[in-house]
Amino acid sequence: MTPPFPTGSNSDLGRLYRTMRRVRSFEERVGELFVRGQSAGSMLHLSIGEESAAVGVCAAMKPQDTFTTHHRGHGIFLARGADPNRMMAEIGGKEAGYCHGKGGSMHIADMGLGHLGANAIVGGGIPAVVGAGLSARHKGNGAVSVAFFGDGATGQGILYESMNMAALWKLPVLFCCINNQYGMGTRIDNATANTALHERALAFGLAAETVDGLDVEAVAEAARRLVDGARAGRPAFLAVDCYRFFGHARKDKSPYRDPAEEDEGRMKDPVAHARARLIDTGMTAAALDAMDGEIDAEMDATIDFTIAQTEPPLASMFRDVYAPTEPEPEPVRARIARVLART
Ligand SMILES: Cc1ncc(C[n+]2csc(CCOP(=O)(O)OP(=O)(O)O)c2C)c(N)n1
Ligand SMILES: [Mg+2]
Repeated sequence: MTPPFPTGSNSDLGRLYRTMRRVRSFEERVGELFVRGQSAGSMLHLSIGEESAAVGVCAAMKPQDTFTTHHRGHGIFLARGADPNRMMAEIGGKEAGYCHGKGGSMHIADMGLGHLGANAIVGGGIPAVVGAGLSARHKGNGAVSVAFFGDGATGQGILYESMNMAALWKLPVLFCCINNQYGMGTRIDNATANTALHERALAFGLAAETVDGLDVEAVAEAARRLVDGARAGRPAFLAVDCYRFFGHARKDKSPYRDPAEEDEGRMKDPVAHARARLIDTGMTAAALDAMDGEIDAEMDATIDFTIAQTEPPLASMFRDVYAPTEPEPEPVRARIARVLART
């Protein structure tokens, strides 16, 4: 599941850096696909600035684990080991995509990698991990299920219902809140009285922490502790503090943010921070540049790949949309007629 790793940088931090750098590079190219008019739909939510949450938490997960994401989930799936070509093709609405081009950016899913689905409804993916945790416990397969969601979802009641259930039944679940300080144009402290979000989870009896997303090693360490605990029946909550570098969606120029705040926020760059740490530990800038160049070339190719792919055929419009049913359900009017005939 871990992508091939270049020689000369096989430390944990090197691996984390490389995966974050891949996410950043991919997201930049998602933006480019949009500008070139090749993305399906007009809403794209980039996770630039939030890479440590995706990468640090996925590093703590095992192959049998499952997860759901919110609408800003490309980086999470890539960190989990997704094929960037198939992801970009999905975002481009192409047959070669993970969901044959019918899911797009916000509804990508893949059971093979345990991705139970991205969800465009704020908080919508959270309860599914409680079900997945319950299922894992019944199956005894040792899987943990992780819900990734934004700070905005802490205003949704379903989070609290889910945390309560997970705590009550001691389910192997991690609630991971990526706190990028904004829900669309609303800054968290304009909508939330107590911004120490993990304190809410403590009230439900979960293990809960907040970690600084600037430091991917700290995120990975906290995630490992909490995921291991969840696997042993102690459900947990992890808030990763970071900053959304750009607008809410691709078209949003963030007129509601002070440019000085944005400049300061973008200083909290987990990719640059990890790079500086690697240089401190003896890696050369030239080696890192070479790795970055390889990554950018790989991600450039996802655009060409996507543009060259075909759209799903019209005849497949309803395939994979409804679950196959056995036997075929009775047509509604026939059923009504049958019920009425009996009375
Ligand atoms: C139930 C619901 N309400 C409103 C929206 C519109 N909406 C889409 S994203 C978003 C903000 C979400 O903020 P957050 O959860 O912090 O995630 P972020 O976009 O910051 O990653 C809102 C309000 C929605 N999709 N679903
Ligand atoms: Mg947010």
